[in-house]
Amino acid sequence: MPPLVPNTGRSYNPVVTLNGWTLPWRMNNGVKEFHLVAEPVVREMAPGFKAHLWGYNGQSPGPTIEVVEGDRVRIFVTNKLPEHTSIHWHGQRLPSGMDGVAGLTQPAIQPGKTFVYEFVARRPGTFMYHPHADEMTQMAMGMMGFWVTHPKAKHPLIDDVNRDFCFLLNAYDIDPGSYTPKIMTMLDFNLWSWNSRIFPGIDSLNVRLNDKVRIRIGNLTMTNHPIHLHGHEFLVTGTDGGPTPKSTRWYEVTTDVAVGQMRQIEFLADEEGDWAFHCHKSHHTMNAMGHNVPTLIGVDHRGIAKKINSLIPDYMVMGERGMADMTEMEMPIPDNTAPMMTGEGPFGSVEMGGMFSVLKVRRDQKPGDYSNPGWFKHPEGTVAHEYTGPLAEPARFKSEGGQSMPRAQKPLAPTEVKVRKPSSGHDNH
Ligand SMILES: [Cu+2]
Repeated sequence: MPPLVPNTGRSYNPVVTLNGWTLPWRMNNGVKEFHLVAEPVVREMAPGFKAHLWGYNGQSPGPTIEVVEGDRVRIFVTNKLPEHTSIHWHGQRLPSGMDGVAGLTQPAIQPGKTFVYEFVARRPGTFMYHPHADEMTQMAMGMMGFWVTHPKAKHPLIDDVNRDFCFLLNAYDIDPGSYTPKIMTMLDFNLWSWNSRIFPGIDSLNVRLNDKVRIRIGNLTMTNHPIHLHGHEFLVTGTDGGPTPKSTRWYEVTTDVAVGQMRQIEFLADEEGDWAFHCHKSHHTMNAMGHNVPTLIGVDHRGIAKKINSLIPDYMVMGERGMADMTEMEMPIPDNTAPMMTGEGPFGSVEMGGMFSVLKVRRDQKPGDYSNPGWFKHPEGTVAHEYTGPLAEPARFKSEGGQSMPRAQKPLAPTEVKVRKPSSGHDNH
């Protein structure tokens, strides 16, 4: 959705939430009022793959809340879930009783009830919101949202930017062919998402050449994500605690966003093209996959595959030449399952999934136009291509040996192994 330009309250430069939206408000005697509804939602995580999640106001994650430093904010929270909930305003300065920790600072909000939170957005920066009641279940089901507090005046540590994007890192464990996340999973998730969307279902970040760009990222998964941008260097200009002092900033192309953290990165988009933007953990740029699969590179199993095929016609050998055959066209998958690695680019399959998108830098992108400009038209002679001309013998590493701990001079005595075959039945070990 294009940015929500404020038409009441104090003005600010709005953010764009990837595959999301900003929650409208109403002004009531100088108080900015929002209404969040916690409820079950259906999220299309990628084209053709729907997940049954919990979220706010029809979506997971919930809508982004945008306010201005110094705003008095009142948020009504209605619970339409089958169990109680609460909302914690992650990172905010507020009265203890507004912090949203069920049992500790307030009673939980029972199904069907509405609670109200009220506080002043005291410091500018990047924040999140999420339940603090049956947290494990409710966050595994997708309950979370983004919050941006804009500075009320020119701030010495907050630069003006042309485009300001935000998204949450989240993760789900949904078995191929099913709809509802497994909430007991602790680490081995199979869907690594940005705003509950997975590549190729994640919006591209479309900017104009020489735009100053800010991207705000919050991590509500259970592991860290080294977020990597191609073609540009960025500065980390803000963390959970607000804008970083300028003397602490250095250029990077990857920044780690740990669990529960927020990071703001900023850069000048001064290189035209289609630039990959993704988590650098290679398993996080894959979709639904099993993790207990042996490596079969180099194994010839044509014979066995033929035999299995007579029993299971859809059976396909995985990975004897690597995993690139696992693209959507080659292997049948259950209904309502995202292909493991996919995304059709101008030169073929991108072979990615999960936490992957594209920064599109274009000379002719109009200011304020966030629409997708299509694929980059590369200038003549600037694309890697097949070479068929003559080549000299390439240099290769040849010497053998060279180790810090040389082998023993005489061979070691052979190791004796005793194998005992378990007898049938009973509890032999
Ligand atoms: Cu990651």
